[in-house]
Amino acid sequence: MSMFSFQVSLSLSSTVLFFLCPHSLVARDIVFPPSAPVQAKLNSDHSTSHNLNPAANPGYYQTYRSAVGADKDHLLDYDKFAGLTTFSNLPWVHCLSPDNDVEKYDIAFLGAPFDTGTTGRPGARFGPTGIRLGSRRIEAPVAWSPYTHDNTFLSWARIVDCGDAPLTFLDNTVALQQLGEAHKIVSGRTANTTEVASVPRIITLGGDHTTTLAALRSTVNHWGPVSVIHFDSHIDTWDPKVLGGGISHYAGVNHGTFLHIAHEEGLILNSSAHAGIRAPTMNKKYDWKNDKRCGFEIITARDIDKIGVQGIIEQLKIRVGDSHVYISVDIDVLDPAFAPATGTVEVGGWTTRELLSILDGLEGLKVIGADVVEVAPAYDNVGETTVLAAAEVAHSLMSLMVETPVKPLKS
Ligand SMILES: [Mn+2]
Repeated sequence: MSMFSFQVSLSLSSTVLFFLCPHSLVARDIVFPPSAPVQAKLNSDHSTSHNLNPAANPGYYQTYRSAVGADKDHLLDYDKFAGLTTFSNLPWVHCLSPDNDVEKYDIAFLGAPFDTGTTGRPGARFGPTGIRLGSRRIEAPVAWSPYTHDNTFLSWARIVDCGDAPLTFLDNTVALQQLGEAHKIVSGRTANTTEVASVPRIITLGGDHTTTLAALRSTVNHWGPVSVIHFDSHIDTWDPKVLGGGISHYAGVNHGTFLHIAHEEGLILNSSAHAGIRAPTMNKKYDWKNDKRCGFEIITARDIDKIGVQGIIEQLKIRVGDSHVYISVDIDVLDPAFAPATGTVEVGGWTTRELLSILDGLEGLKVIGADVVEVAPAYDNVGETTVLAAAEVAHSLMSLMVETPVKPLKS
């Protein structure tokens, strides 16, 4: 197109547009934003239909309301894409403060930015940040489940995000001590709703899987040894002699041996289970025998083809029975189609829907702690497939805790 014809067509189309559009529809004449009064009405509708008025949920609303415009009919109350990013837009509490006077909570999200215990692709130290970003459309006041018609954010429990534990990235031993200490402080405070549950419970956002060891070392203080339901493509009970320990004692503590070490330390019960296993072992017999010795029963990834989601739920429930349960979800339990952003990827895994259905099906178990680990956002795609899945997994874990308050052995 020559410059001349370009100018002609431009001027023609402007002329056509001018005659086709009534003057009132020209963009600059629209009073913007027309949605302000509508939005205010929506807010008040939510308040009445779901009993979300500030009086009914003072803690929640005080946290969310902005001081700016507080007197202007909720104009700047909050928005899920505004402010600093916490898990599901939950209030941030400085749980690790040296002060005793910390806002109370019942369930706490705690990030564990650690990935120097990994044997595959590193990057899970950015997992907590990634999972929080993946959760930003989970909005507590409007998180009503289409399956249960329940909103577990609006329950007896005050749920908060404690931010991340400060962990050195230069010394695994020190980092795990730091994480253990952080867990003890966060779970050592008096809960908010003591008439329901006296000890706060933690959901850790990993971090590579070694971080679960620090969590289990902490939970034993309140709950004693627990059954572990371990969603993973790998067994993670490798004897340090087989994985890493041949290099040094230090190297033997890693994301493939932490369950073996947890067993040695007496942190877990012989009623534990793996779910979603499909990665090869390092030898023909020893790893399987050792796995059983560590207290685990195995549900493989392909078992879902034989017994279905319901069969897996039933098997897990029978396995752990009435015991206290720690649920650890390695995001690599999912097929890489659903979770590419992880360190040690194994094909042939479950779908996100299958995993969420299994997790939600575990309702009624006495879940005393949980985590989502091995999320390494650098390998995610532009659609954020992995972090979105991890966020929903964490949401399901939280709901299990809310649904079943648990009494500790000692508080
Ligand atoms: Mn793992």
